[in-house]
Amino acid sequence: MQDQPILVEVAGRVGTITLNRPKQMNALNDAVMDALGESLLRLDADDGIGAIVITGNDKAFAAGADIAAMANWSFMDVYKSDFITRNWETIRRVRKPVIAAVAGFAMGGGCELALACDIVIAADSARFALPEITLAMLPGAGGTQRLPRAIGKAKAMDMCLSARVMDAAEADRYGLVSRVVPAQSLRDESMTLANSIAGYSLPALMAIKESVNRAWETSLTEGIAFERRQLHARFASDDAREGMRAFLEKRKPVFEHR
Ligand code: CO8
Repeated sequence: MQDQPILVEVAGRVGTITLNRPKQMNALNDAVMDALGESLLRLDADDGIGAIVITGNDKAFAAGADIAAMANWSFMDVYKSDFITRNWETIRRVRKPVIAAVAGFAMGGGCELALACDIVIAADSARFALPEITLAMLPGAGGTQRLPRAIGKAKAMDMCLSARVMDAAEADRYGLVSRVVPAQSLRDESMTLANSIAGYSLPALMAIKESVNRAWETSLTEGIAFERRQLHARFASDDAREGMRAFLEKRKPVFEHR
């Protein structure tokens, strides 16, 4: 167990991926990111899974890219191997909801990994920072792009340029995280949320995720047009018919995920 870079558990319709380099504060090296990407794609392709949780341990969600691994890389090394794009970005291909359950440090690439998830549940112990500037690097796993979209330019510039640490309460206030829970209930709260999401109709969840993500990347007019077509497509879904009928018949819907 100790040698595995990540641990994967499936309970009901929820897949949980635990980053597993506790001695290195879950520093993200290729072994972790390759395994994370593979597991994400496997869970995404599994019809029995409706939501995915990514988590770390009490001390660290992840303290960033593995500095020891990167220290001797050259430009040619990272350019030719397409560092970051080749494995960190696999998460962008996942169509099911992904929840980051964050306790302790989410620094650098750890913070960027959380930002790439759909929902971030933070323990009150969570600490977020993009300290790459202290290494004369930059937040290069989406941090300079996703953070300003999440919390606005002023706060993002402050975090990226000063390396300052944001606690869970401030992260909640500015929209870096979705909710904050007591550290001791992080796992339970995350699983409760993931189970409740995974119980909804999977194609409806996928359509919502795709639509909200479209809002990040396009104009309002284009986004609304995309959303409207997604809505129209819902009328071709057995689950939507069942959901509306069940409401009118005052019973719980039974979704077939189609
Ligand atoms: N990489 C490699 N090893 C790490 C990392 C890391 N990011 N973070 C912690 N470790 C190791 C430490 O070296 C230490 O190892 P050892 O026991 O062998 O000395 C062990 O984990 C425990 O860490 P500390 O003793 O430092 O624990 P503390 O509780 O004192 O401090 C901190 C915890 C504050 C999280 C501290 O470890 C720290 O500041 N870590 C580095 C944070 C950081 O700078 N992260 C950004 C990395 S760069 C990045 O993520 C960029 C990704 C995007 C693209 C790549 C471009 C750079």
